[in-house]
Amino acid sequence: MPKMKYPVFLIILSFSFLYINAEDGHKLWLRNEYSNQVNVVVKKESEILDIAKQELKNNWRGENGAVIKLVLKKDKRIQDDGFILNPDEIRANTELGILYGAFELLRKQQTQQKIEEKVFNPSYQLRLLNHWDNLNGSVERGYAGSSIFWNKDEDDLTVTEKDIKLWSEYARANASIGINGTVINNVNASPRVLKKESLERIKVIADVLRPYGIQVFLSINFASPAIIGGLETSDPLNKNVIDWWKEKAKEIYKIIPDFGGFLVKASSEGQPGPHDFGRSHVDGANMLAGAVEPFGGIIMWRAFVYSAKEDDRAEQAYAEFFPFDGQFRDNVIIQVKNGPIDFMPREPFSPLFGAMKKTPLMPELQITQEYLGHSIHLVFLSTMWEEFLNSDTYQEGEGSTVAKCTDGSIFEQKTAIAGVANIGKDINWCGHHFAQSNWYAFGRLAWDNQLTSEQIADEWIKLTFNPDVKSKTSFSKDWKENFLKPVKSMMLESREAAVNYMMPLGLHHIFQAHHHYGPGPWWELPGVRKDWTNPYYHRADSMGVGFNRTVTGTNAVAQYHEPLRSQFGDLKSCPEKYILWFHHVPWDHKMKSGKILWDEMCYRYDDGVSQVRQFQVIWDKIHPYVDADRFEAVQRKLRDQAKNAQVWKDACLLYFQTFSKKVIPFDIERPIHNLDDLKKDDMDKA
Ligand code: GCW
Repeated sequence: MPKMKYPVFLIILSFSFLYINAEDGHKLWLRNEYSNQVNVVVKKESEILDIAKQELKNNWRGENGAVIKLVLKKDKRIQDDGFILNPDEIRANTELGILYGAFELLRKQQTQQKIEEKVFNPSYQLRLLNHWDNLNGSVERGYAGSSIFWNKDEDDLTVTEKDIKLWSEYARANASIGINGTVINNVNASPRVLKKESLERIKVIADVLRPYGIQVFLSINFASPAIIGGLETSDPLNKNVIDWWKEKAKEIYKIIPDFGGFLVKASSEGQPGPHDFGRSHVDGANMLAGAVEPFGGIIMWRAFVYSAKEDDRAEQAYAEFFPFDGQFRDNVIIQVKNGPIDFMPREPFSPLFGAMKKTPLMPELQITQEYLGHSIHLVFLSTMWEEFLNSDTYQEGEGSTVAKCTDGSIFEQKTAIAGVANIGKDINWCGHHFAQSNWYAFGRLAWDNQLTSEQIADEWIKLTFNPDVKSKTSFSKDWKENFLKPVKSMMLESREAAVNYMMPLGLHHIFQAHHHYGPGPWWELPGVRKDWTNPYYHRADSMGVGFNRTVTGTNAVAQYHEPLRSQFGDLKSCPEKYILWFHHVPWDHKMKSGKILWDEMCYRYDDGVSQVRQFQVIWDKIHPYVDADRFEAVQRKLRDQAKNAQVWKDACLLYFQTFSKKVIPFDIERPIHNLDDLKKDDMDKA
């Protein structure tokens, strides 16, 4: 037997050469474990400054023995928590600015970028995560385990050492990318969150997050005065209701003096709201704004509204909110999803951006992949957000991008941006190692809405996959060529791939009902409101496919400024990526490629599948450059993604073929599923 030891030893040895140390992903992009010696000079002491100092000391990859000064001094070039970076100095107006400067400097060192004097100012004052976490620990549209904030048993409000550690890690990760606020409960809000016992727990959370500059906000249930306050009504114009909210605000601020304010989903998808009492969004929002105003709080009032009665869901948020422009109080900000419908893989921007001139709007993005393959599919969302932020609204002529309409460049306004978090108790936080890149990208874009996805992906890969975190080596040419480059190209292509295999050419909302994961273009049930069924959105028939939103249809195009209105409204000039969003297009319509619409659709679905198959090749090839655990986890997910992409293609092509009655071009791989089986599978799950 002892003879066996040698070969076993050899095997272990060869494996340790083959595989870099296993990693579980818990450290996110903060994996550095190497530091040179550095002297940090700072005149003041405070919790935030101590953290900045410690981060620099623990992670300094600059010259050994260097001196770095942290200077808190008013400088006109710096706005809010911005900073000026120099190789030997971080200058800021606020302590938080110093902390952000420290993280930026370290990021530059770790990604081996040059450090030259530069001013860094945040694009948005408020950069928030929205957690759709329920008080029973579940997470609506969460795919990474249970809530990090709430226990499974709703009555259990105890806080453990483990909770504190996790919240602190969470705060650090957020601060490292500039996020400065968080809404810790679901917008479908339980009124219980405002009860005294819950507030005690929230105070502890706020205390842990504060040193990292993260402000806590809450989602509220509009009917709270009646449900937990014992009042007869929650009518926003009723005096007792107004007083109840004032008292509640006072109570909250007494225990959490820097509390941020409320996020409100009201009169939307069955949630209570001012409409229940014949009142308007303005009545509701302004009443709440009055309650938090004395304490410096804000109200983020969501514009995610639609009703089954109207013709076109895409028009409704605009129709309901635009008439109120200028009527909201100063501390109200309207939170608008990027697209007019609902976080689809691709939507044109919501026409509310660029419409409201006297009301600040804040974009709401979805980091959690509700409609983009949950935590199974590798989809880097940065390119989608970049496309959205750079969309021209023409609000004040050419160049009035969504970014400029919301970040104060066009009108002086309070500025904010929110991302629906993809975070849970899974060891790697996000369920998929690459889903971390979406959390990262959201923070980076919220800080600087002009960053490119290429830049963000480059940074994230270097930080997350640097094979050498324990010593100071530079990225080798080999690593850059054979790991960084292919992985980056995979990330940058991944969203377009998902659009291709799920809903190309402007198709939207054809998911399986409820869980929004797989395809269900056929889905409708008698009695279900029509705007929750899928044929309502794709409108396929023997003539063609797509939703006519032009003058001959619902005329939703009229909500956009010229020249977009004409461009989107004309089949000839409408960008093909939105063609079925705005037009009902004949199956024989000639596309730019020269192919007819049906063939083009077939090729797009097929491209999507091939793209994912290619991602598998890329990932298998990078095997030598990544630790075994993360390699295998991603490899498995890519296999599932490839299977799913095939299901999407087969389901959509076979279903739409029942209308087009045309053959799938013969150079495309044939479907391998039957439509009946796919439909049955969907129904079983629904
Ligand atoms: O996309 C839909 C989701 C709901 C969500 C809603 C919203 C929180 O399916 O789960 O509810 O949007 O944004 O309010």
